[in-house]
Amino acid sequence: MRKVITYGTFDLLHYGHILLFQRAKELGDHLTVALSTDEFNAIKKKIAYFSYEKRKMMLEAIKYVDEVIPEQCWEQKKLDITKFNIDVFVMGDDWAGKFDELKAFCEVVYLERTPDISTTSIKTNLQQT
Ligand code: C2G
Repeated sequence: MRKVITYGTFDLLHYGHILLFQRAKELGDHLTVALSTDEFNAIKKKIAYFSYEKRKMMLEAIKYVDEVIPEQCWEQKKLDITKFNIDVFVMGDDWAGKFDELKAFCEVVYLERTPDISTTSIKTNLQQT
């Protein structure tokens, strides 16, 4: 079984996230999403609108997602890849090159971000209505 993993906050879930999951799943047979905890979001200087539990529940309802685990720190990726026998690490290409050191452990794939949608733009646009 070819296992894929990706990491993120996935707040205010939108079609850009879904298209990432869809393409990530096509790279293997099983997709694990490491979901940033509220505490790790604070480290990333992000405040998610939805709590970790609500964001987790929503991801688990997505047919492309097989497993959701907590992302608690930047450094856990190497451990996760070993612990979960991951074959492919996937991120959107706004992260292109940032995780190339993981190539020592698994394939690293940066997928093109879906244009014109982001959690930030949703918040901004809503504030203007
Ligand atoms: N994404 C995308 N297209 C968009 C918006 C986001 O493909 N229009 C992708 C991002 O490239 C990222 C993933 O969706 O791979 C999750 O995005 P965020 O929730 O913003 O995650 P981020 O804050 O980048 O956290 O350790 C890695 C970090 O947890 C990544």
